[in-house]
Amino acid sequence: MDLPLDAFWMPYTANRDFKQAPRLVSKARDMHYWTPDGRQILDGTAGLWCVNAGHARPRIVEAIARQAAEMDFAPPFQMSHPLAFELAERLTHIAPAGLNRVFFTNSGSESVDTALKIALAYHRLHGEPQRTRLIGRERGYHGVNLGGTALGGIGPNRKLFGSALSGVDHLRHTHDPARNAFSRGQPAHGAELADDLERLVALHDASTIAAVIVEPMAGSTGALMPPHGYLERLRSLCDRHGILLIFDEVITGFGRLGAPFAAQHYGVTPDIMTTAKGLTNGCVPMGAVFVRQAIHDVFMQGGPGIELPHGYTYSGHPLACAAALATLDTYEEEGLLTRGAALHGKLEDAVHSLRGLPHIIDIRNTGLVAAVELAPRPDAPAGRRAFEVFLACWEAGVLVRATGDTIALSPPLIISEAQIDQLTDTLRQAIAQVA
Ligand code: PXG
Repeated sequence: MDLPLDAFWMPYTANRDFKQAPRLVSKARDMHYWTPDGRQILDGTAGLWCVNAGHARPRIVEAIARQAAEMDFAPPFQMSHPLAFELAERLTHIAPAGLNRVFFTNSGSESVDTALKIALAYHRLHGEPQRTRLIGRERGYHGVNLGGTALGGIGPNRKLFGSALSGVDHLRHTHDPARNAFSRGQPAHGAELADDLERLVALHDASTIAAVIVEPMAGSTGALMPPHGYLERLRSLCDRHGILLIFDEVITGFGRLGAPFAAQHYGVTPDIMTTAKGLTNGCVPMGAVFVRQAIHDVFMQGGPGIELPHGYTYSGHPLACAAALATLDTYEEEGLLTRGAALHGKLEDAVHSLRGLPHIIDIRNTGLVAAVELAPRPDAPAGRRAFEVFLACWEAGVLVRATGDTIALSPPLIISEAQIDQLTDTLRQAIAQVA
């Protein structure tokens, strides 16, 4: 193909390497991508953790086409359109109990910064304006806007951008292969790491802390499952200190762990929950922030006028709403938001059968997420071995995700058992082949 490659500055990509050897896809259906030259690729990553119902599902495609023809755009400020209300209401039916007010954004990053702003504004309206400090966690990923960059806990994502936000601190991460390697589901050790919040409370005083944001399962840094009891402990410490707990469910939302949301899977409910990705099956960019009614109501008790001076031109975009409603129909009709629970054992056995292959130092899984962590090559940049495994899988017709030294699997929730075997068999061969 004779594509002009220079002008497009690609996101989160080694542009110079990529442009030497581009990897392109140009068609997708159900569990597969196709390259421009017609090679079929099994999608082991649901695009980028987002195409939960599989690709190009007719119902969703038709809903988007119909809506584009009917009404392409509606102004979202001081006006709206029926689908936005319908969608917000539908979402409350699957949301964790109590999280029944929904603010629309266009991405996970925007959901995160929206949630942080709601937390700050809430405390101010609620008579505690000094609560401005925000706490993230090491190895967390909360997108790329300034709030998410500051709260994120991945060094290389932060270092080019100065302090991004001031008044931010981080809990320790929970990844502990020395005690928890090869855990199935939640690891046994590490609930006490939630007590790190007490250390930050002692340092900064609880009265200065607005919110803690964590991914219930940390996706981007290699699928780190929360230790047994950890989220419960974090919840109770936040309650004790009047700190809002935000779950970033951009990856875990919409069925990834075998329940609609990780909050339900783990039985711990946050005060605010950020989502995106699977909300529209990845078809149209959209995010949603779910907020406890009591928090929302504090805004509604203020003076007249605009309660929250925040929102995006494309908040609740008609095409996104149409896509999301058709996505929810598809999830519901096919039982996809709980299918991960049924397939959990199959994926678990398949992925743990790789144990013993060279360089594998940990395997972990929950629902339709699995991760295989490789020892880094001592003489190469971090993540090199995993990237080579990714390339070998790609050549063998399977898409996996390399993140640091970990290979992450997060297939569409429609995957068959035979396709789970194909995924893990290809990974087995790739790991064996990459020295
Ligand atoms: N929060 C979480 C937990 C995420 O995983 C975002 C926020 C940001 O969403 P947007 O839509 O702004 O990208 C994400 C995004 C990976 C990977 O390799 C994951 C994401 C993005 C890029 C790569 O795991 N998740």
